[in-house]
Amino acid sequence: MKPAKPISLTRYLIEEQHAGRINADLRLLIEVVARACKTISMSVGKGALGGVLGDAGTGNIQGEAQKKLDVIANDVLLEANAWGGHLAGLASEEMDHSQPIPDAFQRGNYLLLFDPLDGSSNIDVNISVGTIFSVLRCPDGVTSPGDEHFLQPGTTQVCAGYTTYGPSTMLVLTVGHGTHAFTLDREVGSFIMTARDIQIPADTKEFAINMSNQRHWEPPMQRYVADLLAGKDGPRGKDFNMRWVASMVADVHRILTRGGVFFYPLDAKCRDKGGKLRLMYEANPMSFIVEQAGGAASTGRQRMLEVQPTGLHQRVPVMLGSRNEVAEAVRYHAEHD
Ligand code: AHM
Ligand code: MG
Repeated sequence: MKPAKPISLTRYLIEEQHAGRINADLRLLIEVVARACKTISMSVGKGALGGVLGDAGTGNIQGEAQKKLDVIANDVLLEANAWGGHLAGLASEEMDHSQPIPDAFQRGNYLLLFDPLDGSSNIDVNISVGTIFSVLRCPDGVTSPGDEHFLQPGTTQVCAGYTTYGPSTMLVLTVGHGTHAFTLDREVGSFIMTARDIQIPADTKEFAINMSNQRHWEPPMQRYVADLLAGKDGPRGKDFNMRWVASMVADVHRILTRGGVFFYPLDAKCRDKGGKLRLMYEANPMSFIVEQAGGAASTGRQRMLEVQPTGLHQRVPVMLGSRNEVAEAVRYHAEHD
């Protein structure tokens, strides 16, 4: 990442508004999400001292056990965004259905989707987790949106971002004019820009995948990864390194920092569901961020951002990062199909 002039998130957003790239409502919406992420960062940072580790004893719509911090992060984002006046509705990985903004509050024109705490299997072992979010426009004339109004392809996103709660807390953001990173100054309480116009190198020698699923992948994925592993004596002619944090935010953040490709392909275990990762609040926002940084994102057979969603909790195969390497993986799929 290139260093940036250290301006605050607030100043960056005001400059974007003055340049006509966002309106005041979207600016304030992003400020509210960023404030909620600071609160989540505080809870995550307290760890065992805050009594926030461990299971909540509940399950979500996906049939996954919820961690206490999944529930806390979801509540923080819901509460912070309900009364801002910029949203018509919200949807979360942790909630069965979307929620329109209650009648008691002013409604705006945007829809917010989020995965409140991604990588939650890593919470209890003190490894980075994150929040991922996506902003869509509410269709014209809709005042009380339902799930169907959220089912817009990723190309229609007006903003996407994630916050990674790691050794430092960082917010990475795009409003469709490049991808920029902000680091939380914990003493001042502000996000400060630390990288502007991030560019993912087009080529890479590093990939991220959960290798334990290898025997369950489809044939083109098996062949592609076998060729990566064959190294400089194989058809790719170079050695590859591998990393897997099992927190998508951390894996994507590494790719934005030094390049690489991330895969969560279709496998026999998740084939019935369509994949492991969720289109609306994992794959689409990350794909928007990666494309804005010069990278590429695909299902293996289609550009991710052009997938027409059919369900709020829809899952998809994901391949994203350095564009030439994503193109290679897509080529293996095309040759096989
Ligand atoms: P979550 O939203 O329930 O935390 O699941 C998503 C996470 C991603 O962050 C990560 O890339 C993947 O699941 C890891 O899956 P696995 O444990 O199968 O390697
Ligand atoms: Mg997730």
